[in-house]
Amino acid sequence: MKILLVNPPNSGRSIPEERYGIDSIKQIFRGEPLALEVLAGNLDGHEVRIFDLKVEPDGLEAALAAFRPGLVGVTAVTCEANAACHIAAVAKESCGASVAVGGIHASNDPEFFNRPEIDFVVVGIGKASFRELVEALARGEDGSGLPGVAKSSPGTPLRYLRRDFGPADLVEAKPPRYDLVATNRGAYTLLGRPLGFVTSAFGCPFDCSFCCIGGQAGGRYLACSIEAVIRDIGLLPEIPFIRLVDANTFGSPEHARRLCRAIRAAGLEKSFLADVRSDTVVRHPDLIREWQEAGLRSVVIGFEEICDSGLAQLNKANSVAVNQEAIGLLREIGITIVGDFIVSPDYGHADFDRLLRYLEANPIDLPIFTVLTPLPGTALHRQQRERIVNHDLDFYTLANAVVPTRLEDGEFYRRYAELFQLTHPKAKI
Ligand code: B12
Ligand code: SF4
Repeated sequence: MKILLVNPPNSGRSIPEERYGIDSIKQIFRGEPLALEVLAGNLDGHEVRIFDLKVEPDGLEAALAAFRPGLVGVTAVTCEANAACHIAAVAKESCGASVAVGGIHASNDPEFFNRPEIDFVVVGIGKASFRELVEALARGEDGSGLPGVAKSSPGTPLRYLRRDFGPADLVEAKPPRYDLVATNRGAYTLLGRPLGFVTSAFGCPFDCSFCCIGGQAGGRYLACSIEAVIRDIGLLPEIPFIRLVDANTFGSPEHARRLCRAIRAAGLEKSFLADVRSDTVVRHPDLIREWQEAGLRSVVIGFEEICDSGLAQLNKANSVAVNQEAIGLLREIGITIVGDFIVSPDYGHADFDRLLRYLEANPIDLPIFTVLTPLPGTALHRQQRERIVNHDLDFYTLANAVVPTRLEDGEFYRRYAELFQLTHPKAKI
């Protein structure tokens, strides 16, 4: 079967830019479409191509006309969901292909994609279920009845069998097809440096109310085998800088320790960026030291809030004291900190001032500020459903308020933009 896997273009709209001319927040995001490389890895026996609209935003029609796939697979985060529907419509119209959508939005809000231009919605880790779908379609079946795959039924609610995700869903014997995006490599950089993506785990054992990661592995945390991670890093020999794209790389400290030792034993001389919780740093500083020796250069930490009641409201299961201790430890060990902070639309001037004072007292190499966003499918969305005034998913970039702001709108975005201006030194990740 001919299968075209499509990465949507850089998507999303910006209220601060459109209403107030504040263009300093909107960013261009690039990195390899690892989800699609992973899916392609398990489609041997079929002719598979990846088309990355973030690299070639205007090339879809030509790619469809040249390849004429029987199946098109599209990945999408929430702010790309409308773009995914557009891609689906173009694919249907130009070559009558069947269309499957998967990824983080499909996994959390599958019903959104229950529309005529889409045939299948794949929920959660898709490596095994997409293969099952492709095999079924290749046999001439209609693709219904597969666990984790919903056949669309516009007009009536989606019905599908839940998939109980386990290690078999990782299909570890089949590595990602990094080769399918080889010609785009020059575009996959971070701060000008070539960057490669590798997974070492799926899902997360925590349950923060704003977070959509639970949908990825049905609430489970599945660590990849050490051999598979080492193999995948080795498949990127020219790339010095590896981002471990797991939501919580050190979610199993024991696994993280074995991986670190295996990286050193394999003599892999890479720099790593990983997402880590602050309580893991505080409980296991020796693990972070060991990883630093294996090449860990930077960590992304979701500090989120600067008071304990705020952390509790987000169900973060962490404290400000632990966050502060982690900052101290990481500085001592010599690891760059990229820190995520969540700005609530309920912020008043005093809250913005407090956050700025916190960052003065606890310097973080690269603070990132997102606006608290009730992403469909999350606990926060269930809590705030009635408050939402903007339902257009183009605005769900985590840089727009989709519930009313307490400050006057323009003032909120002016103060939000100021956070970046006042705190962004020339960071090196
Ligand atoms: C790498 C990454 C990126 C890369 C993506 C590279 C690309 N595709 O071009 C870049 C840097 C471009 C990026 C951008 C953004 N990102 Co981002 N990103 C990630 C990150 C860290 C890893 C994603 C990944 O590669 N995972 C590994 C792969 C293998 O797993 P996967 O994506 O889940 O895919 C599996 C399944 O979902 C499924 N699947 C996925 N797609 C498909 C498609 C089909 C057809 C099928 C069958 C199955 C399937 O099968 C895959 C293999 O098992 C995640 C956090 C995380 N740990 O998941 C955030 C994350 C996905 N990003 C997020 C966000 C918000 C963004 C941005 C809006 C920026 C921002 N504010 O952070 C932009 C959006 C881009 C835009 N403006 O259009 C959020 C999404 C929240 C949401 N619900 O929308 C996440 C979850 C982080 C978070 N803060 O919570 N991102
Ligand atoms: S925010 Fe981080 S720790 Fe919380 S559930 Fe999501 S990935 Fe896990």
